Amino acid sequence: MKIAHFSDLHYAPGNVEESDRCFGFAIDHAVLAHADVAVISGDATDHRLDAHAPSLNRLARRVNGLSGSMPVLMLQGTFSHEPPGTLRNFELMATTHQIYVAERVQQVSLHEGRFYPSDGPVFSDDELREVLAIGADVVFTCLPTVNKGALAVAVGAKEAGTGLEAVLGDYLAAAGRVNQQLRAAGIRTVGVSHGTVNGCTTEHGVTMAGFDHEFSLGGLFDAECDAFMLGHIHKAQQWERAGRVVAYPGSIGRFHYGEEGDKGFLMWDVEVGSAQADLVVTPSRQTICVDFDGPPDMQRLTAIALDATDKFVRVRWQVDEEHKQSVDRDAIAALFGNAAELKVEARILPVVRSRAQGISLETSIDRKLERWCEHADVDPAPLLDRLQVLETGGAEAIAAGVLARLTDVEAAHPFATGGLPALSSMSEPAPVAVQEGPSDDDNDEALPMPDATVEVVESGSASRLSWLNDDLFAA
Ligand SMILES: [Mn+2]
Repeated sequence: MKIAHFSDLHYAPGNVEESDRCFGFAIDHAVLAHADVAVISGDATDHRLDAHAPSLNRLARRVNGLSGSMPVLMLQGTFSHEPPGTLRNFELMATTHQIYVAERVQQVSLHEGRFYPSDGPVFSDDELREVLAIGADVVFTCLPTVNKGALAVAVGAKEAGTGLEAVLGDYLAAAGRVNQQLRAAGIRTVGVSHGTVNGCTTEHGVTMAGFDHEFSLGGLFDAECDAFMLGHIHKAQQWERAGRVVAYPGSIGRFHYGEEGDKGFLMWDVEVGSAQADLVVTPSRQTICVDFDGPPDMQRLTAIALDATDKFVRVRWQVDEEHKQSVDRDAIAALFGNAAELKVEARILPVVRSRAQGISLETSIDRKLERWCEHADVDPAPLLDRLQVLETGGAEAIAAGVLARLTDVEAAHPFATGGLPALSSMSEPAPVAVQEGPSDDDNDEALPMPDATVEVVESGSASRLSWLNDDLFAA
């Protein structure tokens, strides 16, 4: 038996082109492949749609057309995507074949094109006897989105937080006992649900592992279904155990940037005791995502743009606040002029300056310096000495004093006796920079010039921060 399994159509004004192109393609393919029945496993719509919304009309036309070729089972998906009650209208859109809406936990048999639901969550003994007597092409075990609030009431609020998987596990095991009898009678069994399997992978490559997920893979296989058709996760994936298969087709189209892998629907071949699911790829839109740690690399973007015609392109970068003007957004837009869409996301990193607390309250330079030394954990004595030298001596005289000390630290020079540490032990400031100023030849000749070299740099070109001219407190 061939079952066409579509999921997560997400019809909405913003998605309608993508949803409808892909779903239309999928239906055409399923009809041509002579599928016997169609399953839509939740999230047919993306959110509450107005009755007059063109996207709702497009979806209605598709489902209506599908029912011209095969019976359709629609399962209630996530409430925020598909407000309860939405699907009931689709039951009325049936043409040749029935459209059945599963919005509660139940089992449904399909016999000669008609659906026969259980009264309770599983077929009662009497109902099961009837199904076995009449026969069925397939029995669906339907587990629509579970309302955690209702579950909390049913099992007691204390258990609801962690007990979701366990409670559903009990149900799946109960369904499994019925399904085993059906299989023994030669009837195919198919599970349909909308939720997260612990350990599955999302369309963004994230592994869903935790306690808040509805299903364990083992629990699903305990339902003893030949095939288990899932919705909710937008990435196609499947698991097999002894010929039986659990699978997500993923979403019908690509609704977000960064979604990995192909989009499509599953063509199932379900037999008693075994199943096979093949992904049929839909013509979903192609996206290109480019992320830069820093400013955008225009050369790389130019190369990428060559292959971006009719694709959906997202470019992300981050740039420091003071350099944000350096990014030429118009040039990037021009590069991707042939793309179907260009989305740019710039992250501006704010400049954070940390200032030494209380420094502005000090009135004298030496007190400010002492305050800074406290914060920076620096011995203030040598720095205060240098400050004094700077305030009293000229640049030439200071340099001459340093040079004199290089050859003879014992020289009777006013600065050498000031308790200054030897130059080699000085950590700040470095390198020693001597400002080139208007030189006085007479003065130069009068000074003893030892055989030593001193790097002379323009103050403006010094790469190191100068504590005189620069903001030392900028982080
Ligand atoms: Mn969905």
